[in-house]
Amino acid sequence: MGVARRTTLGSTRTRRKNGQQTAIAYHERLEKSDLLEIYRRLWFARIFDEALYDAKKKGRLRRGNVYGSRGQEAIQVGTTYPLRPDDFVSPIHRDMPVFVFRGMTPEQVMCQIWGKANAPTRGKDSWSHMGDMSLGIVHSTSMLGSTIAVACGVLWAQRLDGRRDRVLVAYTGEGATATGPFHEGLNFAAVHKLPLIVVVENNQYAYSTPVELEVPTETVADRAKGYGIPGYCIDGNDVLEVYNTTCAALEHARAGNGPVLIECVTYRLQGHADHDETRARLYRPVEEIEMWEKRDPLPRYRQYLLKTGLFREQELPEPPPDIVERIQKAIEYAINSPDPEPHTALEDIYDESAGVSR
Ligand SMILES: Cc1ncc(C[n+]2csc(CCOP(=O)(O)OP(=O)(O)O)c2C)c(N)n1
Ligand SMILES: [Mg+2]
Repeated sequence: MGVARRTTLGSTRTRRKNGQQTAIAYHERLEKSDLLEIYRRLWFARIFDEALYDAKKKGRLRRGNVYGSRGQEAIQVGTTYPLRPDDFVSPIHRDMPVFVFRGMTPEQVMCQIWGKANAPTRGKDSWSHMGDMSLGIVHSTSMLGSTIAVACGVLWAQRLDGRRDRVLVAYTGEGATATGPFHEGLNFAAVHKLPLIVVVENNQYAYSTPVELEVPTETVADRAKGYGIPGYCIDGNDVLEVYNTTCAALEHARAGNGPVLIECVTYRLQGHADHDETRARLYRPVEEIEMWEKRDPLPRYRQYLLKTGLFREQELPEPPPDIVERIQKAIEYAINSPDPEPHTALEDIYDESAGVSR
C-alpha cells in the first residue's frame, strides 16, 4: 500500500499535473543551521507525540483523546519551514506541532490540551480546536473538509483587503478529500486563483477505512486535474522532498497562479487516537505497519545529515535532551495551571457588541 517510491532524501522527482518534474532542489540553499533546525523540529514533533501518549497512559491527561502523528513529522516540518511569518496555516487534529512552529508556545498548546483557564480557548475546548489570527493560525474545526472552505473565506477576505500575497497552507487527511466542502472549497479557490496550498496527509486510513474506499483515483493528487491546478504526489516521509515541493508551491501561489494540491504519502503508525491502539492492530496487517516503521522520517533525515559530512554523530542526539525537557516543562505548567471557573463558560461565546442576546 502507498507510494513511497523515493530512496534518496530531497530528490525532487515530484509529479506535476503536466507530468513534468520540479527541477529545483531548494534545500541545497539551506544553511547548516537550517538543516539542524529541521532536525530539531522533527524531534520536537516526535517527542510532543510521545509525551502526550505517555501522559494519557499514566492518567496525567484525564480528558480527551490523543491523535498521534508519529511518522507524519516530515509533513509538519517540511510544509511550515519555508513559510513567511505572515502566511496562514490551517492545522487539523494531527498537526499539533504546527501550532508551535507557527508561533504558539508549547505552554499555550499544552494548556489547550489540558483544558485550562489560560489556554487559547480558556478551557472551552481542547486539542486542536483553537487558532490565533494574529499568528495567521486559522481556528481549526472538527468538520473535516470544511477547513478548505474556511480557508477560501480567509483568502477571500485578504483579497477584499487588497492583498494577494499571503499564502494559506491548509492540512487535510486523505479521507477528508471525499467530503463536499473539500471539493467546493478547492473549486472556488481554483476559479478565483486564491493562494491556497492544500496539503493532503495521506496516511492510508481514515479511522479504519483504507484509502481505496475513499479515493477512486490512482493518487489523491490526481484529484487536482478536476480543478485545473497542479497536483504533486510526493514521499511524505522525506522532509526535504516535502520542503522542496512546498517551496515550489509557494512560488506558484504567491505569483497569483492559484492553488496547489500536495499529496504527502505517509502512514499512520498509531491508531486513529489513543483509544484505537488495540483495534488498529486488528484492521491493518502487522507487516504493513512494520514496513512503514522502516521508513521512519527521523532516522532517514539523520542519515542524510551524516552523509553530507557537515555533522558529527554527537551533534545529532536521538532525542535532543533539551527538547525533551522543554516539552515536559510545558506539560507540568499545564497540569499546574488553574481550571476554568464555571462562571466563565459563556464568556467569549456571543458577540455582545452586536446586540445578540443569550
Ligand atoms: C465531516 C466529518 N465526518 C466525520 C468525522 C469524524 N472523524 C474525525 S477524524 C476522522 C478520520 C479522518 O480521516 P482522514 O481525513 O484520513 O485524516 P486522519 O485522521 O487519517 O489524519 C473521522 C471520520 C468528522 N470529524 N467530520
Ligand atoms: Mg487518513
